[in-house]
Formats: sequence, structure tokens, C-alpha cells
Amino acid sequence: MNANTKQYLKDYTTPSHQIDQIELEFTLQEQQTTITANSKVVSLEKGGPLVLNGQDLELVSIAINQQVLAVSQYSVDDEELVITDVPDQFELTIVTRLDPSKNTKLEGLYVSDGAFCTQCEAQGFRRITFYLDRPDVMATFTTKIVADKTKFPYLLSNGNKVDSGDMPNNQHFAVWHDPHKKPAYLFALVAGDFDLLKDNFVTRSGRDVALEFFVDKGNKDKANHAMASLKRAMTWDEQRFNLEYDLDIYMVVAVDFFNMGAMENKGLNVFNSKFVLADVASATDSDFHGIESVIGHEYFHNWTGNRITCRDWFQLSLKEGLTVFRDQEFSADVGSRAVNRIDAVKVMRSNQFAEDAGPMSHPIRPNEVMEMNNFYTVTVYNKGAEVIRMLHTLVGEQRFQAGMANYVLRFDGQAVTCDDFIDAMEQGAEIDLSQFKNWYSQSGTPTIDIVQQYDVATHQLTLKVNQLLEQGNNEGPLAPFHLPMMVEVICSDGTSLTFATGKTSVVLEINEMAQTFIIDDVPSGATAVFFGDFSAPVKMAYDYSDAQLSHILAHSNNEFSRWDSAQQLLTSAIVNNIKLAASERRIAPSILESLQLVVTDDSLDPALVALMVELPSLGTLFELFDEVDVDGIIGARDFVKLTLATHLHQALLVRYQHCDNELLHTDDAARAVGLRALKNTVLGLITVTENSDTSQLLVDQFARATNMTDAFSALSYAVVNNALCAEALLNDFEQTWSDNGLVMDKWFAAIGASPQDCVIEKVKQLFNHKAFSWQNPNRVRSLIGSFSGNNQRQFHAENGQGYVFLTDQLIALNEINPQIAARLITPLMAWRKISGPRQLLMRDQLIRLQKLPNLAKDLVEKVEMSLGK
Ligand code: 7MF
Ligand code: ZN
Repeated sequence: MNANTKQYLKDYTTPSHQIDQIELEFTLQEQQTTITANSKVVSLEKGGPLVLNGQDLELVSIAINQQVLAVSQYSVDDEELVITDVPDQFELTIVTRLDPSKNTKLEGLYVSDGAFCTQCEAQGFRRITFYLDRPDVMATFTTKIVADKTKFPYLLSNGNKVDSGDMPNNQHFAVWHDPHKKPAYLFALVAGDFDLLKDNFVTRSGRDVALEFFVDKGNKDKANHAMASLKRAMTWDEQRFNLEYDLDIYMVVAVDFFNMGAMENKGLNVFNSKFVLADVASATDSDFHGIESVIGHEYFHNWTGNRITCRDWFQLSLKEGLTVFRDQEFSADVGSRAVNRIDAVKVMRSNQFAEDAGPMSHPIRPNEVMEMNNFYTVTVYNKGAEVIRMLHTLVGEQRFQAGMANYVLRFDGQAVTCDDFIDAMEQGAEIDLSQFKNWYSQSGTPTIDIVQQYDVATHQLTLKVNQLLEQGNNEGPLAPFHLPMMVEVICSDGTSLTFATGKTSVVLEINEMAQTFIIDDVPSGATAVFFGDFSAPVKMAYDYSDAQLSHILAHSNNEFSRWDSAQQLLTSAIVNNIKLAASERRIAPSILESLQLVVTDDSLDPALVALMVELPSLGTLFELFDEVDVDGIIGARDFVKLTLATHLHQALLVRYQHCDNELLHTDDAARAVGLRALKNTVLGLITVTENSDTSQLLVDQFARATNMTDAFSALSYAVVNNALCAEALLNDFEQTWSDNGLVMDKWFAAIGASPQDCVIEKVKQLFNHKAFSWQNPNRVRSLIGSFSGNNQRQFHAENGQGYVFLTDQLIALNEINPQIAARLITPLMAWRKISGPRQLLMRDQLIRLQKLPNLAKDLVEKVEMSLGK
């Protein structure tokens, strides 16, 4: 029924049966695990057949009310088990068998470095037993685990441990009971030998919660940052969202083999070890930040996802958009709001805008899906979070929280839809959201076109605003979006206009295709700044002059707008040089002066300065064009970077030294992170010129580094800037870290991003490196993903060898782990936008994939979408 066909949101029907309770028993053996599932099933429709999902399972037996069924009473295929005749209410007992050691897809039950673990979102539970594997079927789970006591001293599942004990033949068992009803995708089981880091948290209402982190032996000290992050997240959710934890225990297990970042299974999160383990020697500042945000994200799911879950997978953004919004706010409240906002906007502009303009374009609530795993996208997650953020901007914190409280009150314990969320917000925050709902049903990035008219006599600034919407994948006529536009007006003397609210910004509500706004009391010569804080996920069509951008950069009250104007100055410098021959390329001196002022400004947060002088990524630049001139854009960007580095050389060296000196003295950890960010961004610019001086700078920083941030920055700039010392540093790093997979990921990624023509040969050699494994998604993503996603120069090599290379690896991964293959195919899917002969070279590789006989559904869907049918 499901093989390579699409499912549609409009076809949703309620489940035919409900399962209120399930008792599971696992007898764990690496090569042969037996699972008995005992469910209490109630028919909701009376009479119909029971259709259960199941994949790659060996069915041992089925019984209804203890009566074993004859083979004539049911049928099984690749996807489903159908029992034609069932009573209205009954006990269903299914025994299945599987081989977890052969599960390289890492969905369902598998073995990671000798430990059993599970991943059930979205549809992994059906690889454990036959079940109604859909999120609107919610049951209480009781799980008994039996395993060898020596190899698997810890036996874990959701909820509370209610029984445990020894058994014959060195076996032991544990029984877990989760009192909260949940869909199967939140089920988890872990069995293995770990080091255990324990702590506790007392909730606001006085509940004592045991906090337990299970990590590979010898790594206990590396879990301290994750533990501290969890406690911060728990406190923050109580204070900002009034939400408390609801069980007596919260467990986190770190595993090396994991397809994604982490998973919010009730009471038993499973994490990619990359998002738990860190110490200063082996992890960068950005790794530490990533851990805090992913720990927060999974914890926040306990309410937005687990207590209130999704009715069906088309509603994924209900939990993911909202939870990303929550984790972003957490990071902003405990760290720098501006820096976190800028990081989120960079993801939107470089990745989400690209997705929304390409063949995979879909609304944050998709209408059709072939493989659900393909819809865990930047659109559902990050644009979904922007949509929630717009609500917050429109109504303010207080009314937003009233809406949230109403959502929790109305829907706790239920599986609901995005419309349910909007209804709860509408009611609780007292706002009409009928038009806002278009954000859930229409795809594509709107362009907001702004025309200004200033009346010298009345001092009125008139804004004529138009929404330009692209048809894209949408069906039928497009309706205007409802969105907030934040506006700041900066006068010629550099002061910002204060509005009636007492603030220096105002939020205008756009909700028509064409609209006019008037701002009063604007002095002549003022500059209006639109979409401060990226108040809506849109592109803006308004051409600021370089002089206006420099004025905004120097004077805006909004740190985001200052960063944005710096990026626009750099972008215009690059764009103006794309079509020019190398000898004709120029940059306006005023741009260089503006950036010089930024580099030398000691009053700005160093973390912000770092972001301001960083050139827009190639991904962001590609996104500005319908037809991408790869060589032109890379050439122009290189030119601007080199010119900047040359003109600012002295200032950059001075700033590098100042940062380094301050780092020796400061004991402000947050400031130190910013100083390192600036120091290393500056290092990247200085070392664009390869000579013995810049090489020495890299060698010295690498040798003196007391942390991974400085060591890895030196290493990666040595590689991307082709420094003389690159080989030596790579060898040194490899010697030091060859036993640490997570650190070797950095090394693999650095090599994958190398601009050298021989990079493909080098990457191929690394497939045989002892630290590399095709089964480990982190390794594969580091080496192959950094080449295809981060090395535009070599991926887009003119002869097409980058495309062929990626496709070769996708063919290999199709057999091992199609979910990872489907994530890595993204850069190839952009073929239509790439100009010149490259376009057909890329398409040829997609066609090659399409012809593969056993192409997994994950890849079938993406190849079909990008080639068109
Ligand atoms: C922060 O969403 C933001 C996004 C699904 C797996 C984690 O909690 C999750 C899981 C994917 C992609 C991104 C994230 C996750 C998944 C993620 C993690 C941390 N429910 Br797929
Ligand atoms: Zn999530």
C-alpha cells in the first residue's frame, strides 16, 4: 500500500482502532532479539479489519485473546499486517524477531558500539513490532527488558523503573512503566554498559527529579556541560513558560551511531554523542553552544511534542517549529540575543530560502509526503520557528504566553493539529489569525517590495508596500500573508526616532497584497530600516545606497540591523564584481572604510564584530540569483575577501593581538567566547594571503592553543587558505586525536573542504582511514557532507567530477543508510539554478541515480522531485 506512493494531508482519517495499553517484552541478543507485544485494542469503527504497520520483521506468532491465529486468518507483506476479522475489544499478542546487529539504517532497534538503542521517530517503531504506528494512537507503555548482565548492566526505557532482578544464565531484567500516554514514536529502549553521571533538580513545586547521563566508559567528565545545560533549561522553562517537568527521572544516553542530533523520547532522551560530550581540549565554543541548545530543544519537547503531540506527521511543525522557537529563546535569554538571532537568520537565508526556491519547496505543513524522514527540513523546523516568532512579535510576550497557556490547558494529553495551535493562540492572545494561517498552507519566500515617498512640508514618510508571491509548488491562487514589519528611522545625525511607545522601533502589520503606511514627524534626510531583527521570513526588495548602509551600520540602535547592513555592504561589493574580468574588479573605498571602523570599534561586542566582518557564505550568495554563475560568484567573493584582508591588514593584526591579550586576563567566560570568535575570524582574513608570515601565525596559534576552538580554527584556515603549514598541522592533529571519533570528524571536515584540485583523491583515501566508518553518520557527514555542502569550489569542478563523486557515495549509502543518503543529496538537487554546462552534468547524475534498481524511497522521492516527472 505504501511502497513509493505519496500520502496526502487531505486524506487523513481517524484511526480504526485505539490501543490504550501495551506491554512489551524484549529478550535482547545482538543477532536475534525477540519481542513480545501485548496490546489492549479497542475498535472505534466496529467490524473493519485491523491493519498494522511493520517493516523488516520476522513474524513468529499472533494471538487474539490468547488464541493463536492460523496463517489463513491474516496476511503480511513488506509494509503491513492485516487481520481481517477481529472482535470489538481484545488482547493482541504479537511475537517478532529481528537482528539488531544488521540494522545499519539506525531506525528501530540497533546496536551502537555494543549497546542496544532505539530510534522510533518518525516510523521506526514498526521495525520493532507490528503496531498502529501513527502519532494519534496513544498508549501507556510497560516495557520488560531481559539481557546478559555482564554485557548490559543498564537496562533502560521510558518512565519509572518498577521492577528488576536477576535471572538464570547470567541474565537479568528490568521493568519500566511510563504513566503518560504516548505515541509509539516516543518509545525508547537502551541496554548497555556506560559511565553514569548523576545529579538532581528540584522543580518549582518541589518535585525532586533524578538527572542521569549515560555515556561511553571514560567520558563522564565530558558530560558536565550537558548536565549544567539541562538544569538551566529546566529552570528557564519554569520561569519563561511556566512549564515544569512531570516525572521523577530524566535520563539522557549518548550514542556514537545516530542519524540525527537527538531524540526527545519520554524520560529517556537518546543523543548523538556529539551533542553531549565536550571538554575544552576536544570541543569548540560552537560545540559547547550546540550542546546547550540541543539539550534545551529535547527537554522543551517534553511539553511541546510529548504532553501535546502531533495528530499526524503533516503537523510536524506543530512540535518542531514551536520547540525550535523555544530553544532559540532559551539560547537568547542565557546568552547573547543578537548573536543567536544572527545565527538563526543565517540558516534561514542560506538554507531555508534555498529549499523554498528549489524542487523540495513545501509549506511548513506539507500537503504530500512519500518518505516522512525527508520532511525533517529547515522549512518545517526553522521557518516553522520564524512563523511562531512572528506571532510573538505581533502580540508581545505577555499575550503570547497567554496563548501558550491556553494551548496547554486545552490540548494537554492530546494529539493535535497546527490549526488547533492557532485556534488556542487566537483565543488566548486575543488576535485574529485567520489570514496568518496562510503561512501554514503556502510555500515559498515572499518578497516585500517597498517604495518610499517623503513629504518635506508635512514631514511624513509614506511607505508603499507590496507582497510579491511566487507560484512555486503551490496550487491555486495565492493569498497575502499576515506579517510584522519592524521599522526603525535613523536621522541624519545618527539618532533614532522615538515612537509613541517610547521605543526606537515600530511594528507595522502587513496583511494585504498592496498597502500604504505613513510615519509622522520624520526629519528630512532620515533613513528607514526595514525588517529589524528579521521580523518576518521574507526577502526585501529595497535598494539602500552604500551611504545609507554605512549610516545604518554606524548608528542603528538594533544590533541585528547593524550586522545586516554590514552584510549588505559586503554583498553589494561582491555582486557588483561578478560579471567583471579579474583585472577590472573594484571595491568602493567607502565600504572598506566602514568595515575598518567595525574592526577597530572596541565598544561593540567582539562576537558581533566577528559576525560583521565575515563574508556572506556562497550559499547565501547563490540564493540571490535565479541563475547561478558559480565561477563569477566564487571569483568575486575571493576578490572582495582578498581586498578586505589587504586593506585592513594592519587593523586586523592589531585586533588579533588585542583579542589575544585580553583573553589572557579575562575571567568572563561569555566574553572570552566572543573574543575567540573575533580573533579567529580575523585570523581567517589575515591568512587569506599565503606567505611565510601568515603560515607562521597559524603554526604559532596551533602550537600555543589551550583549547579546541583556537587549535581547530588554525587548522581549518590553514587548509582552506592553502597555507604552507597545512600538511604539517593536519598530521599533528591526526596524531593527537586519532582515537577520538568526534574530533576526527573535524579533521575529516577540514580535508573535505580543501580547495585543492586533488581533494577528491584525498577524500577517497580517507575512506580507508581507521577512524572512518560508513556505518557512522557523523563520519559520513563530516567527510562527504563537508565536500558536497561546504566546498562549492571543488564540488562544482568544471569537469563534473564532484557530482560524479557525490553520486558514487550516494549509491553506496543507499544500501547502508538511505536517510543519510537523502540528506546528502541536497546540493545536487539545485541543478536547475546552476548556469552553463554544469546544469546538465548535475542532471546526468540524478538520472543515473533514478535508474538504480533498488533506490530507497528516501532517494526516489528527492530524485523525482528534482527531475520532475
Ligand atoms: C535542535 O527534533 C533542533 C533540531 C527529530 C530529529 C531533533 O528533537 C528532534 C527530533 C532532526 C533534525 C533536527 C533536530 C532533530 C531531528 C533538531 C535537534 C536539535 N524530534 Br531529523
Ligand atoms: Zn525537535
